[in-house]
Formats: sequence, C-alpha cells, structure tokens
Amino acid sequence: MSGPVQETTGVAIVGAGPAGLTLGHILAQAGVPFRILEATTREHLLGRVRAGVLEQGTVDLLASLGLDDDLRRRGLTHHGIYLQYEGERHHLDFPELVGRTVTVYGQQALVAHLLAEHERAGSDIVFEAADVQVRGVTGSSPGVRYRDDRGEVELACDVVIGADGYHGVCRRSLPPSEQVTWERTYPYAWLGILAEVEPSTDDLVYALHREGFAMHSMRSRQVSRLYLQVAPDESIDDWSDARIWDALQTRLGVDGWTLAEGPITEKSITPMRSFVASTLAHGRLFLAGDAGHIVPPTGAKGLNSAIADVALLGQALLDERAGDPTGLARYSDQALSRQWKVQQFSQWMTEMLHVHHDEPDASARGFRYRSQVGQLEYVTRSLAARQSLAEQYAGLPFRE
Ligand code: FAS
Ligand code: PHB
Repeated sequence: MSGPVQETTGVAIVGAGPAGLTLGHILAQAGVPFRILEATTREHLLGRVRAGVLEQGTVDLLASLGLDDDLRRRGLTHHGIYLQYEGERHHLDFPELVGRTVTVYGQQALVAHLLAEHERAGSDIVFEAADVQVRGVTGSSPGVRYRDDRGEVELACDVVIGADGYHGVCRRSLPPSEQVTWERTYPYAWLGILAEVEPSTDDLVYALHREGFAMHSMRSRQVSRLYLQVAPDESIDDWSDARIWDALQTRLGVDGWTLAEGPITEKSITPMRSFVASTLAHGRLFLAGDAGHIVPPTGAKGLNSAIADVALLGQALLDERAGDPTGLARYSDQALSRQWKVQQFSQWMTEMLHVHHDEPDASARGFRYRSQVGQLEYVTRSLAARQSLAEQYAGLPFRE
C-alpha cells in the first residue's frame, strides 16, 4: 500500500469561486506557481447563478488582469438604482451623485470566463478534490492534504488560501482559541428567479412593499433576474410560477408601468445572514471572500467583497515574494476594516427594505413599516443621503 502522492506548489488555493479563480489569475500574471482545489465538478461550479452587480473597482481589477473582454461585451452599465415605496419610484443617479456607475454582469458569466481563461492558460486546477485538510500552517511546512482520482495527495506549499466559502473547511481549521465569529440572521430569505423575458426596467428596482421586499434585476437584455422576500423556512416547491409572478406584480407595480412576464428557467431560495470572522489570517493560512464573511445580498456586496479581498491578498503575496512581508501582515486588518463598512451598508439596505412579518405585535409592526417609509422618504429626498448610498453601492476603495 503506497503512501500519499507527494507534490509541491507555491500557493494552494482552496475553492474555485470568484475569490479563488481571481487570485489564481493575479498569481499567474506574476508567474507564481499555484494549484486551485475545488470540491465540486466543473459543471456544478458553472451552474450556480448567484450575484449580478459589479462595483467599478471589481471591473477595474478584472481589466488590469486582461479579464474584461467578455464583461465589456455582455456587461450592462447601470447609472443607478430605483428605490420604491408606497407606489412611488425614485431614481438615484450615480454619475450625478458620485461620478461612477456599476456593471450588471452575472457571477455565473464571470466564473465561466475566469475558468475558461485559466484553462486556456493551462492553470493547475483540480476538480472534485475530496476531503481537503489544511496542514502545518503554523509551522515551517504548510500544506494541504486531499484525495483525487490518484488517491491521497500531500501538497506542500508556501501558503494556503481559504477561498472555500462560508461552508468551507479552511476557516473551520482555525483553533477556536484563535478566532471569534460574529453573526446575525434575518427573519426572511430571498426567492430568486431567472426569467426569459426582456427586463421591464433600465436600472435595478428595489421595492419596499407591505407584503414584502421585491427587486427587479437582470442578466442581459433578454434575461430578467427578480427576487421576492419570503419567510426563511419557505420551500421553493410551494412557489408556483404563477404565485411568483403575482407577488412580483403586486410588490413592484407602480402606475403607468408594466412588469413583463416570461418563462422562469431557474428559481431558488437563499437565506439571509451577516457573518464576519475576527481574523482572516492564521500562520500561513489566509481567508478570502465568503470563507471569512457573508453579507445579505441587498447591497450587492458579496461577490465584490470577495474580489476586494483578493486584490489586497494577491498584491501582498507578490510583495512577500519580492521581500516585503508587510502586506501579508496587514491583510487581515485591512480587509476586515473594509468589510465592516460593507457589513453595515448591507445590513442598512436590508433593514430599510424588508418587512418584519415575524413581529407579533401589530402596533410594533406598523411602527417599523412607517419608520422604513420615513427612512426611504429621507434617503430619496436628501442629496447627502443619496450621495452616501451611491458612494457605498458603487463601491468603497479597495485600500483606505
Ligand atoms: P464561493 O462560495 O463562491 O466559492 C467557494 C468555492 O469553494 C465553491 O466553489 C465551493 O464548491 C468550494 N469549496 C467549498 N468547500 C470546499 C472544500 N472543502 N474543498 C474544496 N473546495 C471547496 N452576492 C451578491 O452580491 N448578490 C447576490 O444576489 C448573491 N446571491 C447569492 C446566492 C447564493 C445561493 C449564495 C450562496 C451566495 C450569493 N451571493 C450573492 C454571494 C456570493 O456571490 C458570494 O459572495 C460569492 O460567491 C463569494 O465568492 P467566494 O468567496 O469565491 O465563495
Ligand atoms: C442580482 O442581479 O443577482 C442582484 C443584484 C443586486 C443585488 C442582489 C442581487 O443587490
């Protein structure tokens, strides 16, 4: 019985989501050897729908890596968002408010493009890597152990990157004494659909309605992406296409506007949570993206935070290889400082736009709803408030 296969690389990246794939490109561009270990299949990875809005900083990073050609072709430049409440729809014009735009370009398309570019370049990516275990990150021989079609593999490396998302193994490999986590859940979830129908709006619509939140997003001029607030324990089986469209028509409807319907090609329910780990570094292990933090999707920050992390981490890894370790030493604090600003914005957007059906007291429920209407009236009528929202939605700098 032979022992594990012994192999070596420079950077072992666990997870081939946006964080892992983008970091791989940063390293590839600098000629740094790496291997990406992905638990699922290529098909499963490409089948995930998820996020849809890219901040300017994310677009700029992808462009700097020469990874924006598909994005330039298929991405949709958006000049703001609409906030809707009590039958009124108000546009926030980002170029007018903060001189920036955002780009609508689905995470599914981004991951497909990042992966295709890796495969074109012959990157070292292992799919269906099983039982990944982080090893020796506080000693002199960091590495990862996993199983592939050859059997057990011991992969020695200089550094391990946990880009394996909220449910991954890397964050969980930290000793409890080394890390605290902070989390809150929300008494609602998002039911999301993809529909083969031209979007009925130019910019995204975020709507507060007594029945619950609804949002009109999109993936292209032919495919709409829409969301509904539902109870956290809802089953997608209880939501027929007709029931979904009825709720969207009710919650998004305003005088003089029609929501076009079409065949629903994907529907799923996503729970809402805010989560932050107290550190993104432990010895030679560094966490990036959802492995270290989660936001409710209302502020469109999940994917963008993952990219912001790897922009910092990638440069820090290159600096260390050039003899300057300060970036890696500062990475966790820098990334988490930005992340807490993103957390508060995502929480603020979420609480402003969702209804608390779980509140048993009718008076308290009514008070909360009317306070939210008051908040939205203030935000849509105050230049300072609109600028603050636009500045955060369009994206904070990667480095303060
Ligand atoms: P990811 O979770 O994307 O990638 C982690 C990768 O690691 C996965 O491919 C996983 O298979 C792999 N992995 C996990 N464990 C592993 C192991 N043990 N070994 C090897 N590989 C392992 N954000 C928005 O901005 N807007 C949205 O509308 C939105 N919707 C979402 C819907 C859902 C259902 C989910 C889960 C997230 C959503 N997000 C949304 C957030 C999402 O976009 C994330 O922020 C983004 O995917 C983060 O990217 P990564 O950090 O790369 O993590
Ligand atoms: C999406 O298009 O999937 C999307 C857009 C904006 C959000 C969340 C999701 O805030």
